[in-house]
Amino acid sequence: MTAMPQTKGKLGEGDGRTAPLVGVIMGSTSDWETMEHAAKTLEELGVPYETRVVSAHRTPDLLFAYACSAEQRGIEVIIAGAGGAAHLPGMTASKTVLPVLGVPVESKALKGLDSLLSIAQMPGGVPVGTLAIGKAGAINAALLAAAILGNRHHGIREALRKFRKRQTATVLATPDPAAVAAVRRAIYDGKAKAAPKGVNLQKRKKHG
Ligand code: RP5
Repeated sequence: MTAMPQTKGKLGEGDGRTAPLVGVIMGSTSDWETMEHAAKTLEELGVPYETRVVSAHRTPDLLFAYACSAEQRGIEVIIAGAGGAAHLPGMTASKTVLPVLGVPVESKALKGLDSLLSIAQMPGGVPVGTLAIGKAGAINAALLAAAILGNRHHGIREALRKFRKRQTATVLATPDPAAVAAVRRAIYDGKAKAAPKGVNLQKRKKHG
């Protein structure tokens, strides 16, 4: 697990460089292992973001302050990850009209099903865009945030288009899984040094 980075910009201030467009918040530092995939994906797309632990239960006043000030600070989308009794995305959505994307973090007791239902089952009137449990959900939250931002930010839309093209090209470059596995095995056993022409050993980025 990589270290939790410092938030870019304090609450109520810009960071002096690029103002964040996405706020990535999570209920605990223990959620970072999942939520770092959202951060990495935003980085890959060149979307400015900030990261912060905001707990619905342990720091409720901070949650209100964060959600109430986000729009005024220039944040356009909030990604909120939480596990268990995952109230952070819903409570954040109740205090802002910005789009809130919820990432259910996998819990130990119930494998994230509790998180998923807590985030998805919002009452009519206060929506949270709920993604898949865990890493796939964190990545997709970032991609969806970029898609939303792309309506207004042309560069982000183009970065997303390039990401999709790269993803497609990577899959098409490795059409035969058996050939790829055989080459990997041969290299591992010392029977081959490199992949023959046409066999792409580059691992596809796992999105889940
Ligand atoms: C939730 O409780 C957090 O989002 C986290 O997923 C879960 C457990 O938190 P820790 O006890 O690990 O801090 O609020």
